[in-house]
Amino acid sequence: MTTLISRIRITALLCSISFSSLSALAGETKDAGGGGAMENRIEIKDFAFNPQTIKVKSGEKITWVNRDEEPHTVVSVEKQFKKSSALDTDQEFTITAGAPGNYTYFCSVHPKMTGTTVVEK
Ligand SMILES: [Cu+2]
Repeated sequence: MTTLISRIRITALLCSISFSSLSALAGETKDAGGGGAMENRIEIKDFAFNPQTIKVKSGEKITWVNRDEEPHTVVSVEKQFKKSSALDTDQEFTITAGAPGNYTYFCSVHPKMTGTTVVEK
């Protein structure tokens, strides 16, 4: 009887130890993510999108930031996402990648500026 009780106690103790180390691990994993979801950044500089082609997963965010002194826009050729307003210097524009496919886009102020986001499942 005593043995049984002490066994139960030991089991309970072990359980609580492994439980707390599990949650510690989970906490670490969360922290390692560091400030959130995958960020896909495209810089607009010298009248070009950089990188010109970017691969992302559906559901991820894509952010454009204008590093030029000129205003630029981000407009989907096939209207696959809402177009940006004219971005001033250091202004950002973010979309969430939707359905898989190639999203070609351009700058409506300088239509020769083009880029592609390849959205994968
Ligand atoms: Cu432009």
